[in-house]
Amino acid sequence: TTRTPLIAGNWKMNLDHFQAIAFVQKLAWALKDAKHDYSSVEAAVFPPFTDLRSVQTIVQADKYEIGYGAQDVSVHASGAYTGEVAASFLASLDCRYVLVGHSERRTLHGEDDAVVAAKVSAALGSSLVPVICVGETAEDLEKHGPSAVPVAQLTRALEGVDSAADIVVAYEPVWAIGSGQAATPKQAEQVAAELRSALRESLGDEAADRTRILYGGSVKANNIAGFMREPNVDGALVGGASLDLNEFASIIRYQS
Ligand code: G2H
Repeated sequence: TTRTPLIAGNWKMNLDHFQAIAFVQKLAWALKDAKHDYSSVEAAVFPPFTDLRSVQTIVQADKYEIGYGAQDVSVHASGAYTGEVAASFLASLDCRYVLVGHSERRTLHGEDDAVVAAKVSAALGSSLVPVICVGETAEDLEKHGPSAVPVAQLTRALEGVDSAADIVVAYEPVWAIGSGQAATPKQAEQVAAELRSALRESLGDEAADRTRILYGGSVKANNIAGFMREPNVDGALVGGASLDLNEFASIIRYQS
């Protein structure tokens, strides 16, 4: 199976509606100028909820192949849940993806594995592709080694998931996030390989071979190529560096 690499930009709480319009338009132009082949490397952005409609408009007006999705989703379908956004609302804006269980949601908003699993199921229920984020803290790393915590997180998130489901996994060691200190390609590969085995256990061979596993944590234009050379790393989830147009375009264009 050949997996199409995915370079995804997680904007976090950055870029308002106006900035999002300008950014996505310029990114689309930059990729067009570079004659970017989206079938060889897929690109996607994860803006704040308030930008999604703007991004949809820009992308659809000129049929750009840039994917987009939200950074979070409610476990509920609708109702009295002030501040929450349902998966069906994201689907109605033609989101392809949604991030689930980012470490900032887990640590700052108390999301545990049960909540993450419920969000995965909500996303799949609305035909969104959940990007399931897993990763160990520095403390986990010291206590349990590199892959035990991310593998356990993934296995829990996949409970009840059908083997035909379209999902993406993002391995983001918490100690590497926003720190400027990325994991080495070898470290990323080691955990990605364990995560692929966990996919195999939970969902079977076909799903394990087809599902993309991204690395995230201080990915930049100058370190992306090393990660992409690893057999089990199928792309990147990029935070800080996805906010700089040239830097992000260079990451997407890592092959050139
Ligand atoms: C990890 C990553 C993107 P950064 O959170 O999800 O952010 O690239 O800034 O480390």
